[in-house]
Parts: sequence; structure tokens; C-alpha cells
Amino acid sequence: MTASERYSVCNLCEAVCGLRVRVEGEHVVSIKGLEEDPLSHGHICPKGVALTDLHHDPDRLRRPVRRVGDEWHEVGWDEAFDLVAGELSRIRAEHGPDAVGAYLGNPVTHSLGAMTHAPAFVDLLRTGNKYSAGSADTWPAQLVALLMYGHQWLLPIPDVDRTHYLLVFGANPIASNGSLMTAPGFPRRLREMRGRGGKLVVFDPRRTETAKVADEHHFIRPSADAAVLLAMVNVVLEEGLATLPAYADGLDEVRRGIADLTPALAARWSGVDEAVIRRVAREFAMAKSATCYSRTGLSTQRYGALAHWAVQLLNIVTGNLDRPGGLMFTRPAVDGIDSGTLKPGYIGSRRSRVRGLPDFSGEFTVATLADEIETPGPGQIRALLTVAGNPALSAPGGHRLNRALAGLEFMAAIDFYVNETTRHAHVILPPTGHFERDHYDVLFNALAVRNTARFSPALFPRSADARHEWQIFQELAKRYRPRGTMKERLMLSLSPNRLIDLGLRVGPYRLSLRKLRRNPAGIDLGPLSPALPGRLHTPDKRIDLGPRELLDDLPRLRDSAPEDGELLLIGRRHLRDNNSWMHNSGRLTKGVPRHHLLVNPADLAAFGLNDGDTAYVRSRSGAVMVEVKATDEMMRGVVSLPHGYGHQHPGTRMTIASAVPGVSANDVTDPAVLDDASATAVLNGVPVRIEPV
Ligand SMILES: Nc1nc2c(c(=O)[nH]1)N[C@H]1C(S)=C(S)[C@@H](COP(=O)(O)OP(=O)(O)OC[C@H]3O[C@@H](n4cnc5c(=O)[nH]c(N)nc54)[C@H](O)[C@@H]3O)O[C@H]1N2
Ligand SMILES: Nc1nc2c(c(=O)[nH]1)N[C@H]1C(S)=C(S)[C@@H](COP(=O)(O)OP(=O)(O)OC[C@H]3O[C@@H](n4cnc5c(=O)[nH]c(N)nc54)[C@H](O)[C@@H]3O)O[C@H]1N2
Ligand code: SF4
Ligand SMILES: [Mo]
Repeated sequence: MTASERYSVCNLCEAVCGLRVRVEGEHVVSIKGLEEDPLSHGHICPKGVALTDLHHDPDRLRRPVRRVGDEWHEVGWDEAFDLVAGELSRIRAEHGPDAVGAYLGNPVTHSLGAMTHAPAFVDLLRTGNKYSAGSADTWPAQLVALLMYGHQWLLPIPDVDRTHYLLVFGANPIASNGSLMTAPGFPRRLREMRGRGGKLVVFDPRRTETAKVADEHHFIRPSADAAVLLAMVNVVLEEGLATLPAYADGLDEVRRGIADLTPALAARWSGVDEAVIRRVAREFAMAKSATCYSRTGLSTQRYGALAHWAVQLLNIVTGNLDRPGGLMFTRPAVDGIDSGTLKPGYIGSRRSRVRGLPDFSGEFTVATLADEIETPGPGQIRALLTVAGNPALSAPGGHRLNRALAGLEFMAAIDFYVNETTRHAHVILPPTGHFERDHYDVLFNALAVRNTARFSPALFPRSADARHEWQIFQELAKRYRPRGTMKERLMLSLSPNRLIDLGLRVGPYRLSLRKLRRNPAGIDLGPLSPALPGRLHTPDKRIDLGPRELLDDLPRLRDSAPEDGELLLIGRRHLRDNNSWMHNSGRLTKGVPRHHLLVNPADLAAFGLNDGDTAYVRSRSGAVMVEVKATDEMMRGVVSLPHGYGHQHPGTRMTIASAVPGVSANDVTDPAVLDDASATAVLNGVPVRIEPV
């Protein structure tokens, strides 16, 4: 590295690519992938390069702002801290702790200081009204991990670097760069798999970027995955292809519960050929090693928990759990599971006030946040704190949430943009940006296809009038009343680096921050290795193949039969989009627009529409007007809209983003419909109608 070149990291997505950044003074001159990184090996995508835009963005807030009417005024940090802590304390004192709600958005998981300090601060609020992006994302996977492996974060990862058969349901890693599977450079890993004779098979209602490079792609009707996967399990069991681990119980209950889910029935429900279901099941069972992987297409749908359970079952009954090339558990250098910082989790210890929905590990589903804000009565949310989230665009029924946020007595946001959500805040506290803070990835190192550890120091020092996220929480905690316990105050008083150092020292490799600093490109800790039954967190160190909660949910699958003339909306991610933000980057938003509703040409004709027309897309919950694009990428009867668009709201302050066309998919998704087993939002498979404007 030359004098002006520095090691850094992109933590926009779960791939956490190592970077080589050229800096001059305060300026980022160029960003490249870091070849020496033991995990990302030089991989970088356009978003990583666009961190330059984020760093220099004049719209990015650098000092706290306060809204008076429609006007934003910069205020000093002390005044801002006093205001926020004062209002949150006052509303709690007047209306009880549940009157203060909190939403932790997706980027919390990508920021070290937010990971260590945001949940700790929210705990001080003692509120039952906690929400996070998990309920629009990972809950089904976490619930299944809890029920089968005894811990919500014991999420097995596909061992893509050694597998011979990668079966993908409802994930598009070429665009998303992998999720619950940190695998930077997925295309390279895929090439290597092919090199060892491996095969990629994708089931998706859209012929995605990943499907296009697969050996096989099969259209599948949205939400029919659980039926197809359980039918595959039946094939494996019936044909004597099963190999079960010694530490698994309950196969008979599973067999009985899923017996009627035959390949013929699954074929009718899903549109997948019965012969394909049988063949893929056999191939999967007989491959040298195989791994079945699913992501948001399966988790944010009506049968999210059942679908994720079915994925686990297929891996387990074919002997692919916990073996190289199969689905494996990680051994992270900072191990939150073994150290006890990550709690095992639970479901349904409380019910939400308005809709009686179960909590998951202390949080309610974001699909009911608007209900809890708008419905009067004791426990109504009157004040809200959002941290790194934009639920006005990202939560189902975002249009309704927008209205609800406008009615709050007080709202504070920890964020560096005035966007569709934070425009409703009274005070916004902006943390330091990505290159002004240190990073160690506590979460995604623990979900990676290879065990590695890397500490990335800030590229630029924090300026005197900037605050790190963790410092913001410390200051709020100092002023918030009542104060927490001694232990809580102690935890909040430690810096993230101190906490990471402690975690590294007690971790399985006995590392330290010093050691990581001496190896700035990262340390390779080796491939995933077999860990069961030892790593199970179930009391008896055994796996229950048929947890009661999931078997009881099976009758609901009967609703998954298709209806005549139905049209189902699914989502879409693009390599150059990042959930609801990063649209203020010129280099990411230029070029061909990608906000269209994708429709199969035959469907388009049937609705009396032409390519490029503007159409109404209506659901039970809401309607949007958007341009349509004809493409045979889409399965008949399925349309697709990306989320995170729809920036044309008054009161935001994003010069580039507000000119980006497109509507919010979540103005159409329906917060009333959930995956009942896990209370997760349903963002895929939403029944809609389309018609010409
Ligand atoms: N229809 C539909 N809806 C979806 C999805 C879908 O597939 N379809 N996906 C869902 C999923 S998987 C997720 S995870 C959610 C994500 O939805 P959210 O949880 O709302 O997360 P983002 O959209 O990433 O939020 C971005 C916000 O975080 C701020 N931010 C970025 N970095 C930082 C930081 O370091 N610190 C702070 N304090 N703020 C920061 C940005 O300025 C922006 O305001 O959306 C869900 N919504
Ligand atoms: N570029 C980029 N990368 C990202 C993000 C981003 O916004 N942009 N977001 C990050 C986040 S927060 C997450 S959670 C991950 C998500 O990571 P992925 O889940 O890999 O992301 P998606 O591209 O949404 O893939 C979901 C796939 O499911 C398909 N699908 C929809 N419904 C169904 C169904 O019922 N059955 C089946 N079989 N398939 C279905 C969709 O067509 C889509 O191809 O990506 C992360 N990475
Ligand atoms: S894949 Fe792209 S967005 Fe994700 S960490 Fe790497 S460079 Fe950043
Ligand atoms: Mo997500």
C-alpha cells in the first residue's frame, strides 16, 4: 500500500468486502477491492465504489437538526441530546414506558457502534414497543433455528466453497451479494463450484440474474415453496434416500404431518413439473455434497417459517447438515452465541395491544407499528425513536405508516438523511459516516462461508463536531430518566472497540484487537468445520425435526392452492440499489431506470397494456401508478416491483434521490397479512390487480 492508500471495508451489505481506498486529505480519491482480504479476495460492487458519493454527499447531515414546522435548523449536540432524552423521558413519565416506541433498521446490523449500543439504549426505555427490520426479513429463519437448533442465531450457512449441488429457493445472490450467507464474490465462487463439477439449480418466479447463470431455473408460483420442498422431502423418504444424523428425533411425526404433500399436489400448487420435483430431490440426495439455500423470497411470504423449516429438513434428511459442502455452522472470532451476548430467543411471550400478534424475542412485527401509533388507549405509541431505518418505505403498508408518523407527539431519528421517514422527526441526530468510524463485523463474520476476522480502523478522524453512533447513545443514556441498572450503565459506558477486544479475547481463537490491527487485511481462520451435536443449544443437544409450532402450522398450507386469474406481486433487488437508500448517489442512479413493474408479455396483453404504459397496481391495501415493462423473465401470473423507491415526498432533503422515478412497493403490500407462525411481514406473493391508467 502506498502512503495515501488505506485498508478499509464496505459494510453496505452482508458481503462486507475489504477495500483499498486512496485518500488525499479529507478526500476519497478511489476505492478498489482488497485482493489480500481472506474472504472477499478483491471483490467489490458498484455500491462499494459509491461510498465516495456517500462520504462527500452535501445532503448527508453532519450536525443535529431540529424541525420547526417545515423548517430544519441546525442545533448544537447538547441541545439536541437534551431535547431528545427530555421528550422521551417526559412521555414515558406521563404515559408509561410503552408510549415510547423504537424501530431499529437494517443498517444497525452493519454499524459496529449501533450493534453494540443501540439495543442497550433501547433496553433502558423498558418499552414493550420494540420493532426492527427483522420482522420484514429474517424472523422465519431465526424462529426455525430456535425451534430446531435451540438458538435464533444458530443459522447454518451453505458451504458454497465446497458444495457440489447448490439448490436456491427465493434468493438472488448475484444481485444481493448473499444474505445469511456472507459470500463476497459470489460469481467467482460459482465458477469454482462449476470447476469441481458442481451444479446450481434455482427456483424463482422470476428468471433472475442468478437464475440466468444457473444450470437450471424453474419458475415457481410465489408461496408454493414449502409444498414443493416438503414434497421433495417425501421423495427422499419414500425412495430410501434418507441418511439421518444420530442426534435427530421426530422423523415419524414429520412423515405423518407432510404425507399428503405429494409431488403431484405440489406441482399443481406451484406450477413446477412433478417430474422436476422428483428428479431434483433425487439429485440433491445423491450428490457428493449438496446444500439448499433460501432467503427473502421464502422468508417474507405467507408460509415463511414452514418454507425455512422445509429447507432445513431437506438438508438434514439427505445428510447434508453439518458436513463439508452442505449446510454448516460458523465459528466466529467474536462468538455472541457461546459468550451469551446473543440470547437464544423465544416466541409469543406477549401479545401486541391492537392486533394480539405474538412478539418474537421481545419485538413486535413492524407490520403492526402503524396500528400501535394510531390506535388510542393505554400503551399507545406517542413518541418514536428510529435508528438507521426508513420504515415509511420499507414496512408493509408504508403509506399508512407515513400518516401515522405524522401524528406522533414526538419523534427522533438517528440517521444522516432527511428522508421519507426522518422528515417526520422533530430532531435528527446524525452519526459519523462509514469512513469516519472503526468497523469490526460482529454479525456478518458469524454468517460467513469462511471463518475470518478483520478490524478496519476509520479512514478519517471524527471531526470535533461529529459524534459516533455509540457516543450518541451514551449521551442520550446519561440524560434519560429513569436511569438503568448499574450493569446497563457499565455496558453503555464501554466503547465498541473495548467490547470487541473482550469478545475476541474470550472467543474461540483467543484473538485481540491488537492482533487484528497488526493484520489489517484480515485473518483467515479456516473453512467451516463440523460442529454438531456439540454446538446445538437445545437442552438435550438433539434436533427436533418436527417442532410442534411448525407441525401445527401445516394445515394453513392448504390455502396455498392457486386461484383463477390471480396476479401475485413479488419484490426485486438490483445490484445498484440498497434497500431504501443510496439513491442519493449519482453514480448508482444514473443509467437505465429500473423501477418498473415487470410483467410477462402475455399477462400485459391480457390486461390491455403495452410495454412502457403507466398502470395502476392495486391491492387490498393500496394502489400505485407505475410504468410497466414487458419481459419473459417473469412467470405468468406474477409481477415484480423493487422496494425502496418512491422518494417524491415533500419535506425530504435528498437532491438526487427526490428526482429518481419510481413508487414504493410497500404502498401496495398488505400489513394485515402475515406469516402467521412467525408474525413476519408478507412482502412477496401479494395479490394485486393491474389496469391501464
Ligand atoms: N416490499 C419490500 N419491502 C421490504 C423488503 C422487500 O424485499 N420488499 N425488504 C425488507 C428487508 S430484507 C429489510 S432489511 C428492510 C430494510 O429496511 P430498513 O430497516 O428501513 O432499512 P434501510 O432501508 O436500509 O434504511 C436505511 C436508513 O438507514 C440510514 N442509515 C444508513 N447507514 C446508517 C448508519 O450507519 N447509521 C445510521 N444511524 N443510519 C444509517 C439511511 O440514511 C436510511 O435512512 O426492508 C424490508 N422491506
Ligand atoms: N444490491 C443489493 N443488495 C442487497 C440489498 C439491496 O437492497 N440491494 N439488500 C440486502 C438485504 S437487507 C437483504 S435481506 C438481502 C436479501 O437477499 P436476497 O433474498 O438474495 O434478495 P432478493 O434479490 O430480494 O431475492 C429474493 C428472491 O426471491 C424471489 N421470490 C419472491 N417471492 C418468491 C417466492 O414465493 N418463492 C420463491 N422461490 N422465490 C421468490 C424473488 O424473485 C427474488 O429473486 O440482500 C441484501 N443485499
Ligand atoms: S458487495 Fe458491494 S455493497 Fe456489498 S459489501 Fe461488497 S462492495 Fe459493499
Ligand atoms: Mo434485509
